[in-house]
Amino acid sequence: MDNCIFCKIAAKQIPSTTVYEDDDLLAFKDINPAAPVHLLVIPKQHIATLSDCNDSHAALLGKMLALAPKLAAEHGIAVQQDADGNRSGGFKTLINSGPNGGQEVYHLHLHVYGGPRPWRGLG
Ligand code: DGP
Repeated sequence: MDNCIFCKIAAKQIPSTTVYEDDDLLAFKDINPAAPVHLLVIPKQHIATLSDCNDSHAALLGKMLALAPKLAAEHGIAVQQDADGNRSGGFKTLINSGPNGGQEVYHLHLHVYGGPRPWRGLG
């Protein structure tokens, strides 16, 4: 899409801090992080919003979600569990969809947030 900022990032026409890339996906640091770690996972193909997805996108959506724990491990925000079973760390995944969902950039993206709290504007 000509005027899509995330398509331009995927095409390397606009710089970003890439943290993962394969044939289908790109992950990069959010320009305005709301948490100490704030990454975005996007499909390289232009999909405006989750509402445009159907069963044919299941594998791609699964791949996006499955990337989150890998990124979390690489960025030190994975869920930890000690010998007593107590958990610490962890991360939040979020897809904003449409105006009421708080979506600002109309290219599907999965937010991955983590790190010490407080985080800005997030539960
Ligand atoms: P959302 O509200 O879910 O559409 O979030 C869009 C996110 O995209 C927001 O957290 C800021 C981020 N963002 C917007 N423009 C750019 C950009 O040019 N580069 C990067 N790295 N992130 C961007």
